Amino acid sequence: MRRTLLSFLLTATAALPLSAHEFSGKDLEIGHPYTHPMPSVAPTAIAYLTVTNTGTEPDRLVAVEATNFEGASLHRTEIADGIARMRSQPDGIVIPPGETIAFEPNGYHVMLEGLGGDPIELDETFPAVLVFQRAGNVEIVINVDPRGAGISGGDHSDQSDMEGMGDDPNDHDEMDEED
Ligand SMILES: [Cu+2]
Repeated sequence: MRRTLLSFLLTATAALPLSAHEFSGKDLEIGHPYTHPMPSVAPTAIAYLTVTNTGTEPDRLVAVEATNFEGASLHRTEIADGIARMRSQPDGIVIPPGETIAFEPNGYHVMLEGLGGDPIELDETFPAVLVFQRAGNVEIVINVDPRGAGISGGDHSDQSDMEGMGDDPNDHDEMDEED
């Protein structure tokens, strides 16, 4: 059933002129998952999306699975004393009812780990699964968008200013593990 719905969504969104795409789960709307092109030497890539909780109960994003990569994890970039550091989010990310959590540079992001020597190229797509405490698994597709493009509506219109911070794979060296 879910696979049928996903096929339908893929077919439907493929016809749209814009690259914006959406997915949904129980009481959840997932907006435009995307990453950027990366060279084959890059160890990691970063993906962004939005999660809107249309229900009346909080949900919690607890994990991400992306089989094209060695691993995928939930991170948050925090800036302290002018230094950006990534922290893993072992307790997941709470999505309060009626709210949208935007994954964006200098905030939450999905870390895609172990590119395996394969560059990430424009217009590739990667299947992934968001695992929620209440809604369960929500299948999504991560697009590869040009840097600085932003989607219609300007949600990410400032992302080019952030280049070199959130998108720099070397930032990952500074990640503080919290276990
Ligand atoms: Cu990260």
